[in-house]
Amino acid sequence: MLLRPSDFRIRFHCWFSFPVLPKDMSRILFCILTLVSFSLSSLADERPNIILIMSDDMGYSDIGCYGGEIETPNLDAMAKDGLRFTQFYNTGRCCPTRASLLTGLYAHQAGIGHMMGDYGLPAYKGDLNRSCVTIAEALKPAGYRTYMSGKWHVTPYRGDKAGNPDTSNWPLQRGFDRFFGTIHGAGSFFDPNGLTRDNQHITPENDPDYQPEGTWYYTDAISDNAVKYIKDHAKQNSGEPFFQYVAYTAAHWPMHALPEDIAKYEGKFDGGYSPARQARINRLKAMKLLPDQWEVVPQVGNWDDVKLKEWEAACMEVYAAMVDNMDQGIGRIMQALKDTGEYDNTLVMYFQDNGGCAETFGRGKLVGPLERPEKPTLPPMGKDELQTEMIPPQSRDGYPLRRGDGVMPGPPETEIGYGRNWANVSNTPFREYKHWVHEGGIATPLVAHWPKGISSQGEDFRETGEGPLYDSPAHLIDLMATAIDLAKTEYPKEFNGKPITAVEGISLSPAFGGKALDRGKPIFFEHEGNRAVRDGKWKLVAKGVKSDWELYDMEQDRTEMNNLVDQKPEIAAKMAEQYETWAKARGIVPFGSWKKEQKKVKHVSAKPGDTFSGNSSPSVAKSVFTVSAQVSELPADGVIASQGGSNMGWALYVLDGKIHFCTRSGKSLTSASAELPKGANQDFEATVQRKKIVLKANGKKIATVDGSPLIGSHPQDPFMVGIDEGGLVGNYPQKNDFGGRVKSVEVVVK
Ligand SMILES: [Ca+2]
Ligand SMILES: [Ca+2]
Repeated sequence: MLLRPSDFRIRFHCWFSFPVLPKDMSRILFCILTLVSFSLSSLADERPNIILIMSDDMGYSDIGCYGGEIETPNLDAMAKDGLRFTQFYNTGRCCPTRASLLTGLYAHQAGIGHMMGDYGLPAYKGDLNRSCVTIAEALKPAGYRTYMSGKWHVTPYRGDKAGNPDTSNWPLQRGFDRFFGTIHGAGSFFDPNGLTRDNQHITPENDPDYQPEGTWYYTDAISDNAVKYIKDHAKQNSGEPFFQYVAYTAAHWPMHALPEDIAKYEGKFDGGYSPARQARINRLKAMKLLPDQWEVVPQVGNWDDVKLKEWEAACMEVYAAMVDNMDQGIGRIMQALKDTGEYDNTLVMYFQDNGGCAETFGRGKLVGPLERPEKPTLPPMGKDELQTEMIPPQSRDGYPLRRGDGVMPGPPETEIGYGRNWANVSNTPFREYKHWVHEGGIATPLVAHWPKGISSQGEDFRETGEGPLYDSPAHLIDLMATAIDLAKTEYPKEFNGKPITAVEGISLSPAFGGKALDRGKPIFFEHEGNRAVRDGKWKLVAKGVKSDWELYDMEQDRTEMNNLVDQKPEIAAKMAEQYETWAKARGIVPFGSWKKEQKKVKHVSAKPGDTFSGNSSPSVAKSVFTVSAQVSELPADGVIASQGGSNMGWALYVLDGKIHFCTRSGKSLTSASAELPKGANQDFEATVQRKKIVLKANGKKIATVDGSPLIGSHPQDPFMVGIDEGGLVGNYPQKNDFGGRVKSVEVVVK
């Protein structure tokens, strides 16, 4: 281990504390001091500081230096003076990405094979295990100071209003000297749940260490605390290197931003998806990030079909503002490095945790008022009142929660996501989104900046005039190996007496000198049954546990448009075998296979407003069953009762003066229909048999239909009375609330 400058300081102190020095002694001491100061400068720590900056839920082409229209001058400048990886990979989702980057392992090996749920298997505990070390734990014994600002999300957040949480797996217990941020993975940007300083939950209002002059905004808070750690380090620990992890939650939902940042993008997206996407394609091509031979994936959204255009455009304006604010903060971090003299010898790497997010968060049905009331309508929260909700029911100053189509995003009490169509723009030119391991889910920019350590030219760089591009595929697992390499230390075999899983990644040092990586093994992916293997130019990939493998040549077709699995069966078979071997050795099992055989729910009685989901909904899969409903205030349209959605389920409904009962199993829809009997009160009964459906009213048979009406598997959507929400079972409108009255509904499974 290297001698640290601080070791010398201790010895200086001893010498100077001699009370009296004879004359000869002072001459000798002068010589010694000269020698020591000479060796001090020659031994001054040459090892770089390392800062990893990660953003949340962003697409490959969002930032300026990867083709985006969002203004990111600070990241662009880092790219120009540093380098850009074209094929860096994350894991496709928040928790596994964080587990992997922190530990240098595949997420399953760190115990985070999915998210924060505990499924009983070692690879799926949902809590960072002790068979791994974090980069902070690995670098600390080598003399690095360690700081973190931002989102943790590798231990379950156990929200607690009393503020006495289980801190055993928080950053300070995993190698970090100081921490500011959130334990949970998502929340308000104006009042995040699980906000924490070191080991203490805090509120934006009661944190003595950070009270900004303007509005408290989480992205700014992450940047400002990161800056503070750099400046404090220069004051208190100068001469020692540091590792800092800055994990932004921008631009994850909810779309929250500051008005001044949103104003910059007002009107920028009024033209809709196509112009934004085409401009990105043009810039990606001009930047040499999109070769001509790649076929850009089709656009998902059709602007002509968008009813609330102003609202839809505003979602992207706020998203852009969130990214813009983050870039401003990264500018302040880079300035702090300059101000403290650490700019030249700090490796800063920026990347994203997963691709653009197509989740429907906060979209659809209106919750709360469409417009903000003139004044707060609820009591304000107290200064010390902790936020424990991911979706707070009100803002701290008392405005009620508002979400759903048409609620303009941005303010603290709104909870909106930007939706699938914009996510498709974010992920230009790639397929799929966050969750999947096609390129749209796992491809991220990686901008590396290190004046002292990155060459301006290298044999495997592609020159662009705006900073070199670097094409070797690399992955989050490589960040630990890189940190170990640069810190000139060893990856531990044991830590706190426990054996540590061998690191999976390789050092990225060759990249900084412009040399290709020699990995000698493939890179693997698994999330929610989505699987992939990247080996050289080949990528084998599949969606979900049951679907077939697809094979792509990433040099010719990184947009994954031409599946070569039938043309190259030997390559596909070999890679599939590599996947199985890899997965087995790491305790990875087919997603969801841990679910135990559920107890059958054979009888459910329900009233209006009742919802029975998951294991509490009737076990109608592959079973004969009867639905009976007592209805009054007829005639009226709408769904009397439903269970399931567009893939599996059943529904009893009135449409166009007829009573219908249908079952759906995959593509097969079986419907029994009859004229609605006269009379305001009716007792309906539908029986699903193996080969037919029988529909009765008041005990009298009114319709029979032959077919195969059994439902193939348990429906995902709940059993609901008076409505069908989410996916629709039958052919009726999305707005289908029953206009009459449902007294009761009973489902009996045979
Ligand atoms: Ca994420
Ligand atoms: Ca449904």
